[in-house]
Amino acid sequence: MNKLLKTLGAIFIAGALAGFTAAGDDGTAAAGSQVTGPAIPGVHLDGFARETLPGMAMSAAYLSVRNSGGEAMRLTGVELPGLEDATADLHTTVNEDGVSRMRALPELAIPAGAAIVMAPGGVHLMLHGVRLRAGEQLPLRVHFADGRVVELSIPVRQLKAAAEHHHHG
Ligand SMILES: [Cu+2]
Repeated sequence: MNKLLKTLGAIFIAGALAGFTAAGDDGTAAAGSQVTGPAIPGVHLDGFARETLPGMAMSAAYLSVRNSGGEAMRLTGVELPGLEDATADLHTTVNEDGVSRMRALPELAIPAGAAIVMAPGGVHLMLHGVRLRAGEQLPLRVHFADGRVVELSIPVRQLKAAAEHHHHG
């Protein structure tokens, strides 16, 4: 609680100085996503990760990729720079006989002029070997089929209980 109050105080001061306050759309005060390296013209990346449950080392992250360029893009993989032994795998969720199961996706196509928005219950990045707390930032390195790479940092958000039901198939 003490830490929370300090954080809120710091945010209030920062907000007062800058003339604005920042808050995530789930109500937690948090920074947004930030591209930390060279961007790909016409391609906009955004996203967030879920915090891990106590004692758990797996979670999920959700990216949105907007492709305003003239060519289709294919997202082929995501790395977690700086986190040894941690992995981020592209998954989709399929319904088989009423049971929701996750499947590995080799790549994710983003047609020209389209946006792909990952979401709980759909396409997501499965994170293994991570411990994430709300308010932290998670660095990602996103690879595309043409060899281009975007590095960004996404905020870690609070888990909403019962919002996600993951069944590994
Ligand atoms: Cu998954």
